[in-house]
Amino acid sequence: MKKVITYGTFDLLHVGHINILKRAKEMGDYLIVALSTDEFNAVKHKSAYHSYEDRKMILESIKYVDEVIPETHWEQKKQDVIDHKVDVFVIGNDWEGEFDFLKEYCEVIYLPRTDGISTTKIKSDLNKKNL
Ligand code: C2G
Repeated sequence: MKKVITYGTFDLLHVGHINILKRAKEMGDYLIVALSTDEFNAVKHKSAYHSYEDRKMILESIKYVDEVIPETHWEQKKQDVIDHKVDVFVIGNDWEGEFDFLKEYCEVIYLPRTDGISTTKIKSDLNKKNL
């Protein structure tokens, strides 16, 4: 079984998230999503609208996702890859090159982001429309 892992906050789920999850799953047979906890989001200077528990439930309902684990700190990726016997690490190319150190442990793939959509854009558009 070829195992894939990806990381993120996945707040206010949108097609950019679904596209990366779909493509990540196509790289193997089993997709693990390491989901940023609310505490780790603060470290990333992000504040998610949905709680970790809600974002986890939403991700677990997606057909491409097989398992959701918590992402609590930057340095856990190597151990995650080893512990979960991961073959492929996948993330959007906004992170291009940032995780090349994982190439010693698994394949590292940066995928093109989906243009025109982001959680930040959703929040800003909603603010503009006073919604
Ligand atoms: N993404 C995408 N296209 C978009 C928006 C997001 O492909 N329009 C991808 C990102 O590149 C990332 C994933 O969707 O691979 C999740 O995005 P975020 O929730 O913003 O994740 P991020 O804050 O980048 O967290 O340790 C790694 C970090 O936890 C990554």
